[in-house]
Amino acid sequence: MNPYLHLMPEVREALAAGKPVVALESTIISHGMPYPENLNMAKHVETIIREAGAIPATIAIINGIIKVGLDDDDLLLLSKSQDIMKVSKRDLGYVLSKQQHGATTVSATMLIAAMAGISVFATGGIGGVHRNAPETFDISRDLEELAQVEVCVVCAGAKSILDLGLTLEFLETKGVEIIGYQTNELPAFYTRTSGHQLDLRLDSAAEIARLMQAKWSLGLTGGIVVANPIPAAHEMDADFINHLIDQATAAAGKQDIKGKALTPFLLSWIKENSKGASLKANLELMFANARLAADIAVAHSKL
Ligand code: PSU
Ligand code: MN
Repeated sequence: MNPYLHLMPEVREALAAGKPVVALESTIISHGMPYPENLNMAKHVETIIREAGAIPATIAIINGIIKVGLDDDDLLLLSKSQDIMKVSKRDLGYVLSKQQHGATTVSATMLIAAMAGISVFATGGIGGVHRNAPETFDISRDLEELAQVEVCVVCAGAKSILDLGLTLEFLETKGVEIIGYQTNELPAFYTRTSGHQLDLRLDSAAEIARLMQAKWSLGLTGGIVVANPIPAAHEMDADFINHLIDQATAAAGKQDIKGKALTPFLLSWIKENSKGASLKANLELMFANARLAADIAVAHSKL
């Protein structure tokens, strides 16, 4: 195996035995949530996956080594340190060569999961086409990885910090299915609905596992997005959150925030100005996604 890539023994053994494994990203830990909620989230998500019968594999770069499966010290470092680089595909070679630490985005996590042989990945929200992308060209690398890498990504849709309509169009062009899980509508992360209809819907983990098998048996490249709406009990008020998102987007424009800093800026602005309500929603949807991803991995391992 590649000397830069280190699989935790438990993960390596599970994969060799054909047991279910779920990959997890680390940008959500280092750049998506404050300490200590991020650390508690990272640990609780792993517990949920274990309880559902799968092995968790949180992915990050520690001292220039890609680790698939992290220990408590790694999670603490990623949660607390202020200088963990946010690593997308274009940053991977750099951070390895400099022997630095890195938190992986959906893009980098998908690439690494595929290298390790993991086909199910749970996250909160995927990146997408930003609202003013026609001028800024700001389209997340996540979408290109979804177009190219064979991993099923379970998320709560995408935040309306993005242009959700353009994001759907982009994914359609790239041949990536977005499956509504028990819904006909794209969920908007904090809310169960977005006003954007989805063309494809599945209602069970077993059906999603069969779709993975069918698509990839043909050699069709690319990932699958499973959009799992936030549990109804934890959904935010749409007017409240959308107003905050508009204000956050305006603040980013005024301060000229762009590039890789934009998404973390918007997330932390919304968290600060919702008095923690957005963080609570973020945690709950992440737990639900971990549970569904584990169920999909278990179902896929039985095919
Ligand atoms: N969207 C969220 N929460 C997140 C992210 C996106 O609702 O934490 C993170 C993910 O790691 C995602 C990355 O892959 O931000 C996308 O960053 P960018 O928009 O710079 O491509
Ligand atoms: Mn971007």
